[in-house]
Amino acid sequence: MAVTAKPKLDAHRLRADFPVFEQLFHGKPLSYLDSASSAQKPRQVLDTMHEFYATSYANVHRGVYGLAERSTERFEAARETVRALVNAPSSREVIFTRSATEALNLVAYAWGLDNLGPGDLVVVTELEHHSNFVPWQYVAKRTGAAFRHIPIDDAGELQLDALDGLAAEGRVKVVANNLVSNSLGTINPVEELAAWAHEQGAIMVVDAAQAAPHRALDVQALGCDFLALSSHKLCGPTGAGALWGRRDLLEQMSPFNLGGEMIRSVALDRTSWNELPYKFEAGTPAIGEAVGFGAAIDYVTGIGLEAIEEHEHMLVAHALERLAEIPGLRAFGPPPERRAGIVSFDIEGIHPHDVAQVLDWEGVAVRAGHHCTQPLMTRLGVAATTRASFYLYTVPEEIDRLVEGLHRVKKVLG
Ligand code: C6P
Repeated sequence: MAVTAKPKLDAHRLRADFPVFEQLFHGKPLSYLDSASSAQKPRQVLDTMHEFYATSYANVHRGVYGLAERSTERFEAARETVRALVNAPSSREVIFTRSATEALNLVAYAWGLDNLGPGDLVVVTELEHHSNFVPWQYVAKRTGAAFRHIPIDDAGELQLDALDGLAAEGRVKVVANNLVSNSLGTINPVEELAAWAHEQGAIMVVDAAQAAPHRALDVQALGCDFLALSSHKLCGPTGAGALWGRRDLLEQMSPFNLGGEMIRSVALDRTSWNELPYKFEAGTPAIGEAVGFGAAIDYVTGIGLEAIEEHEHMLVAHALERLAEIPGLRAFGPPPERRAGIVSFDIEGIHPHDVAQVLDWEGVAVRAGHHCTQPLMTRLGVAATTRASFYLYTVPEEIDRLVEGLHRVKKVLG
C-alpha cells in the first residue's frame, strides 16, 4: 500500500524523544518491532523519574514532613492521571499494582475465591493471554467452578454464537477477556460481552494491557466491572500497573496481600482494613514507578490516543500488504480495521526463533514464541509465531526493513 494519507502523528519526529534509537545494533539502526512486549521510554518519562527521585522522593502516606507530603502528592497525582485515562468515576477505584498480571490475579483471588463455587461458570476466551487465563483456571479449580472458553474463528475473532450454549451450562459468574489480543491484535467486542455478562449476573473483567497504550479507554462506556493495565507497554517504567474496579465490588472484596498501608488497625486477635484504594496496596508501593507511569500517560495522551490508533492502522495495513509478497508466509488475525498494531505470522518450514535471529542481524527486533497464549497457538496449529508490533514511534520504513529482512531469512534458511 502506498502510504500517502497525511498523518496526524509524526512518528519520525517523535522518535527523537527516544534515546534508544540513537544506537546501532550489528552496525545498523534499530527497528524496534516488539512494542507489544514492552514499549520504549521517551526522555520526558526518564527525566520526570530522575527529577522525582532527585528532589521529591520519600515513602508515601507515612511521613508528616514536607518531603513525604510532596512525594505523596506526586504519587496521588499519578493515580488521578490513571483515573482520567480510563474515565473511572473515582480515583478511589484505582489501585496501583506491579503489573497487569498482578491486577488480574488480585481480582481472581480476592473476588473469585469468595464468590465462585460448584455450578458456577468462569468464561474466558481462546485468545486470552495467560495472565487472564491461568488465574481463572486456577481459581475455578480451587472453588469447584467450571472453566469454559469462547472459541475463535479462523480469522482470530471471537465466536459469540457460542454464548447461548455457555449460558445453558450453568450460572455464568465471570467473563474475562482482553480488549486487544497481544498475539493477533484482534480488537474484541468487550461492550457486547459485558452486556451479556451482566444479563447472566456475571462480572466482566477486561484485560486492557494491550489496549491502553493504543486506544482511548472508558470503563463506563465499556460497561465492565474490572479493568487491568500496565505502565511498561505505555512508554512507562516496569514494576507499575493498575486495576480499576467498581467501587461496590472492591468494598465487598477481601484483601489480596496483607501488611503495610492496607491495614487500619491491628490487635492481637483481629485486624481491620484500610479504606479504598489502600486496602489493596500492601507494603511500600512502587512510588517512583507510579510517578513515571503518570508521566508516560501524559506523554501518550499529549500525542493523542486517536492519532496513535490511526497511525497503527496505517502501519498494519502497510505491513499486511508488504508481508503478502513473502512466499510461504501466513499472517494470522483479522483485517487491519479490526486490529491494533500487531501482526503475527508463520513462514513455512522455518522456525520463528530462526526468523527472529536472522532479523536481529539486520537490526530488526521482533518477538518469536507463543507470546503467553498457548491455547491460541494450539488453535492456530502452530507452536509459535513471529510477531511484529508497532507503536507511536514506528515508521513505515521499519516495516520495509522487516520485509527486506524476511527476504534474507528465506535466502539463508528457506
Ligand atoms: N504481554 C507480550 O509480549 P504484564 O507483563 O503483567 O504487564 O502484562 C501481562 C499481559 C497481560 N495481558 C496481555 C494482553 C498482555 O499482552 C500482557 C503482556 C507481553 O505480549 C509479554 S508476554
